[in-house]
Amino acid sequence: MTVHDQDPYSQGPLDSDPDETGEWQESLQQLVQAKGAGRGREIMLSLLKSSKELRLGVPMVPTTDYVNTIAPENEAPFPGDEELERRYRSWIRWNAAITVHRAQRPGIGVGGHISTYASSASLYEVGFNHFFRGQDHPSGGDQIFFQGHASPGMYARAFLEGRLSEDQLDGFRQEKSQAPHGIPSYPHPRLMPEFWQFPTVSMGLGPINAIYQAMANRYLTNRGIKDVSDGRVWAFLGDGELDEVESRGQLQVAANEGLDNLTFVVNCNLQRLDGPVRGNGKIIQELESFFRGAGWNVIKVIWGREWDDLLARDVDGALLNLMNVTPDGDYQTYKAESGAYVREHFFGRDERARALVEGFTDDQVWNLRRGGHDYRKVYAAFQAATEHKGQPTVILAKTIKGYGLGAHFEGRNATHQMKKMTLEDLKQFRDAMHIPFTDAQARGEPVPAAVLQPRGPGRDGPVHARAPSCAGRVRPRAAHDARGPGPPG
Ligand SMILES: Cc1ncc(C[n+]2csc(CCOP(=O)(O)OP(=O)(O)O)c2C)c(N)n1
Ligand SMILES: [Mg+2]
Repeated sequence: MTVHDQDPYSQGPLDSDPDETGEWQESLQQLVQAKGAGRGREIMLSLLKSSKELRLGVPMVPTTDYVNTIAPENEAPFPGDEELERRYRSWIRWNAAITVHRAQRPGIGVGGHISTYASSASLYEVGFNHFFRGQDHPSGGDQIFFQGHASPGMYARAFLEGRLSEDQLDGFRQEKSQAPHGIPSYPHPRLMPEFWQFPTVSMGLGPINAIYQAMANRYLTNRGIKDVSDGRVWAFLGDGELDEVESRGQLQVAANEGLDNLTFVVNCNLQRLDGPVRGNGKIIQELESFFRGAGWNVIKVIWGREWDDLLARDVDGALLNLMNVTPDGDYQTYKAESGAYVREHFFGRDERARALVEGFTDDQVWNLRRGGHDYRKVYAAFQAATEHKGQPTVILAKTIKGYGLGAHFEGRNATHQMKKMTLEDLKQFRDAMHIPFTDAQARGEPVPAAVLQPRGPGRDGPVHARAPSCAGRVRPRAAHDARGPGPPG
């Protein structure tokens, strides 16, 4: 049996001018000797890029370095007010966590998820404040598939906007016992026809439905039935969710159809239910090659702005190499430890990388953020996705599950299942979010409802009225939409 050469770059006996090839190879070797591996890599990547433009049919590189796809100098300028938007985001984070926490009080104990929204708040808020268009927009609005168990965050935002009441937040997961104020765990268009547009739990339904929705929108426009060409379909997904058959099964359809009206935003917190998504591998790299192989445009948002300077100073690629070779399991371990631990066990593996953070305190090392928590980096990615033509885009944003919720929650394997915060957690979270909440209030049992009201003395008013560059809020769907009868019971 003949086994064919599996190396895509092998030329075998087909080299038509071995001498000339040898000269090119020698040049590359000399370049690497003179200027280092990093420069050699840059030249190779730029040649591969040119070969694509020249349509030379060279096989694609399935993955790129473990860094942001958008270089700092190419980031779209951020048009908003970062401080103002951060303040609202903190309130939403707080109210989301407290909604679930309160739902665990004695006699209720209905469960819910705290950590998922904590990891994805910036992803959603960039969308709400700068990109999503409501149904009153001339385009007909965007259509958004929200990650099911991030629902407390959507409820908390709606509360701040004055669209949900305190009673409703307190009726989370208690549709029957708290009727008519109960609100469901997950996006449920039948129970909340004014609020949710699409159901997204079970996992995998969001991504596949989003693809078909974007296709249907194309059809409506192309057939002249309704011009929805300016509307965008967004799907917010979990990295564990991407393991579902339904999540990956139709990606090639979206690419073949050239659905540039579709954006996937994957919250890569490296965790699923109670364990790592890929302990010994790298889920972001795997997804990058999978999506790119299927024909998608891929934007990775891995590191926050604090890393830009470190990478700029990393002339021999020592830090880059550590980023590339560290598996997800180790990245998770670092986040469950401390700045000193990160210095020793991440940077410390290469003296050149360690030297880059020499002048940093342990706190500064600890506060080198992941990209999905850097509002500006996320903004730049969303902007690039909306401008990209001819392909659907996936944004792979690296985050921390339980971000901001304190040491018991952040990056811990158990965080998905944790629903109730200890007094210490509450205090840490309050301080991190700058919430006006006294120790006495935190000690209360049950903890008082969210102290933040949509309007009132000292408040700035609803988010959508204040965020300066707000693109229009996502309005509830029309309640009279034609729908068939629901399932019995
Ligand atoms: C088809 C299906 N299987 C299992 C579940 C139960 N489930 C709910 S959340 C979750 C883990 C989700 O992990 P991930 O997608 O990474 O989300 P995140 O980390 O953002 O919470 C699982 C398995 C489900 N909702 N749907
Ligand atoms: Mg996850």
